[in-house]
Amino acid sequence: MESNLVFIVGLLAILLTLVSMTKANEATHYYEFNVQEQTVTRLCKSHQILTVNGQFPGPIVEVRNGDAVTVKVTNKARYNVTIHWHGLRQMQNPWADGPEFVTQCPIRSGNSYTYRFIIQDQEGTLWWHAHSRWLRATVYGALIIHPKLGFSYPFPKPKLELPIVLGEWWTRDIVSVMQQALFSGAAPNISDALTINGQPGDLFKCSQQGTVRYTVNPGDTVLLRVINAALNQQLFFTVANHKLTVVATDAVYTKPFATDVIMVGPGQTTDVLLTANQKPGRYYMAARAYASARNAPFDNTTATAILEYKSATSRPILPPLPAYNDTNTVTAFSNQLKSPEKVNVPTKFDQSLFFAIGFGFFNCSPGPRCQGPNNTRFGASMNNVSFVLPSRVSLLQAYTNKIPNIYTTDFPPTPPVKFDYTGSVPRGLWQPIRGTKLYNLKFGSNVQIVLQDTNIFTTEDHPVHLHGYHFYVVGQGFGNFNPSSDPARFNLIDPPQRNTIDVPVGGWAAIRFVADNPGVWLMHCHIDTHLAWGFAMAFIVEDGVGLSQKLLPPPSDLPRC
Ligand SMILES: *[C@@H]1O[C@H](CO)[C@@H](O)[C@H](O)[C@H]1NC(C)=O
Ligand SMILES: *[C@@H]1O[C@H](CO)[C@@H](O)[C@H](O)[C@H]1NC(C)=O
Ligand SMILES: *[C@@H]1O[C@H](CO)[C@@H](O)[C@H](O)[C@H]1NC(C)=O
Ligand SMILES: *[C@@H]1O[C@H](CO)[C@@H](O)[C@H](O)[C@H]1NC(C)=O
Ligand SMILES: *[C@@H]1O[C@H](CO)[C@@H](O)[C@H](O)[C@H]1NC(C)=O
Ligand SMILES: *[C@@H]1O[C@H](CO)[C@@H](O)[C@H](O)[C@H]1NC(C)=O
Ligand SMILES: [Cu+2]
Repeated sequence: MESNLVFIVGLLAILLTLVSMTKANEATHYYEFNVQEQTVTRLCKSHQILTVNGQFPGPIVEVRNGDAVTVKVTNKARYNVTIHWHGLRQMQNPWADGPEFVTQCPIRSGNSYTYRFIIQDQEGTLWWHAHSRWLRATVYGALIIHPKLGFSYPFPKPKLELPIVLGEWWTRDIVSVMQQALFSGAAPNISDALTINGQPGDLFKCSQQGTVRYTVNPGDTVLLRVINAALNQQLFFTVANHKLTVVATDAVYTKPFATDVIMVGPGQTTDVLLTANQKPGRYYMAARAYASARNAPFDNTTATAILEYKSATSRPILPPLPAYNDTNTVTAFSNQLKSPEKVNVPTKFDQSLFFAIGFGFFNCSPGPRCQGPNNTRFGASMNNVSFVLPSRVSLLQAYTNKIPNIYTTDFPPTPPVKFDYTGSVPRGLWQPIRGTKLYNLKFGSNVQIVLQDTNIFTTEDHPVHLHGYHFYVVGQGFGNFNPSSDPARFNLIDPPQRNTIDVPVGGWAAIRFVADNPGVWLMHCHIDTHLAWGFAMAFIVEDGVGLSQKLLPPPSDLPRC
C-alpha cells in the first residue's frame, strides 16, 4: 500500500519534471529579414531580384513544434512587401498571416513589421513567401518544424534532411513581366527556367557551376522536403533510379507509400524518404511541368540537381518524367494520399458550399489594354466573382474596426447560375463580375466546400489554398460533381489533410474543416497569375464565446496603408 503510494508520488514527480522540462525547452527564435535587391546571374544573364538578406532562396526558418517565432521584416527594397507563413495556422492571430490588403497593409519601403507567432500542434515542411503582387517569384524560403524535444518522426530518423525548393526563373525583372501582363490584359510571359534551390541545373547554359549537388553514403536514408515555390507552375519531381516514399504533405503526416514520381502544386509541400540503395553513382533529381490547360504555353524545361554517392564521378543519369499533360499519373499519385490512421472528419455540416472556379474574360474596347483573346482581358473567378483587393485598408482591419464600404458579405455559397460546368460553356457566361465579397462563418461551424473546375475557355488543375486552416480532402473526381452519387464514395475514414488542394483538371474536390480559427482568411488559387486575375475569396470566421476563441488584438506596429 505504502510502497504503491511512494511509487505514485515518484511517478507524479517525474511527470511534473517532464512537463516543466518540455515547457522550458520551448524555444523563442528571433530572425531579421531584410527585404532587399540583389544582383543574381542565371542562364548567362544578370539582373536585380528581390531577396531576403541577399539570399536566394531565402533563409531557412527552422523551429520546433511549440516554439515562439519572431521575425522582424524590414523593407529595404523599392516595392511594398509582406511575408506570408504558408500553412501555419496562426490560431486567433491572422495579424501574422501576411497577405497584402487581406490581413495587413503592405510594409512600405523603409519600414518594418514584426511577425510574432507560436507554432501550435504542427510539424513538418512549410514555407514562407512574399504575399504582395508577384514578388514571391524570388522572395521565398523553407519553414521547417521539427517535433518537440523528446518526440520523433513516425518513421526512422533519416541520416540527412534536405529542403528541395522548386521555383521558376525569369531572365527579366519579374515586376516588368507582371506589369506588362496586368497592363495588357494578356497572359504573362512564361518563365525561362525551372529551379531547384534557386539553380536551374546543368541542362541549362551557364549553369554547370551552380548546379546543386548532394552527397550521400550508400545505404543512407534521406528526407527530401519538396516545396513547390513556383509562381505559376505545377511540377512533377523525381529522382533517377530511386523510389520515393511519401511520408507527409503540407506538414501533415501521411500513410507512407512508394512512388517513382510526385506532383506538387504551387503552395504544396511533399516530404519523401529516399534510400541510397542503388549502384554507387550520380543521379539527377529533376522537376518538370504538369501543365493541364489546353493550348496554353508553359515552361517546358527541366530543372535538375545531382544526388551523388560519395566519390562517384560517373555521368549523372537522367530519370524519365511524365508528359506535361499526364493527368493519369497525377490522379494515381493523389489517390494514394491518406492520413496515417482514422481521423475525425466532420460528418454533419452547417455550411455546404459549392464553388465553381476557373477563368473568365472581361470584354474591353480594342487597344493596348485589351490584348487578351478576341478583345478581352483575362480574368478568373470563384462563383462568378472576380476578386478585387481593397487598397485603403486591409480586410481584417475593416472587419475589426467596422469600416464600411470596403467589402460586402454576400459571396454566393453556390454558383449564381447553374450550368454544365465542365461541358461546353456558352460564351454568354464567360464574363464574371468584379467584387470584394466575403463569406461569414460562425465560430465552430462544420464546413464542406466542393470546388468545381469550369471549362470557361479551358479546364485546368488549380491549386486552391486556404489560409489559417488545414482541411480534409474527402473526395475528388472528374466531370461535374454529382451530389446524389459522389458523396457515397467519400473517404470519411482516413482522408489526407492539406492546406492547398490541386482540384483535378475538369473535375472537382470536396474538402471539410471546422471553422475554429477566428479571423479573415483568404482562399485562392496559388497560381499567382490566376490570383491576380481575381481567383480568390475570403472567409470571415466570427469570434466564439470562449477566451481562446477570439481574435487577438492587433500588434502596435501593424503597418498602415
Ligand atoms: C515578353 O515576351 C515578348 C516576346 O518574346 C517580348 O517581346 C517581351 O519583351 C517580353 N516581356 C517581358 C516583360 O519580358
Ligand atoms: C517538352 O519537352 C520534352 C523533353 O524535352 C519533349 O519531349 C516534349 O516534346 C516537349 N513538349 C512540348 C509540348 O513542348
Ligand atoms: C498530351 O499531349 C500530346 C501532344 O502534346 C497529345 O498527343 C496527347 O493526346 C495528350 N494526352 C492527353 C492525355 O491529353
Ligand atoms: C475567341 O474566338 C475564338 C473563335 O471564335 C473562340 O474559339 C475562342 O473561344 C474565343 N476566346 C475568347 C476568350 O473569347
Ligand atoms: C456572371 O455574371 C454576369 C453578370 O451578371 C453574367 O453575365 C454571367 O453570365 C455570369 N456567369 C456565370 C457563370 O454565372
Ligand atoms: C504602397 O502601399 C501604399 C498603401 O499602403 C500605397 O499608397 C503606395 O502607393 C504603395 N507604394 C508602391 C510603391 O506600390
Ligand atoms: Cu489557378
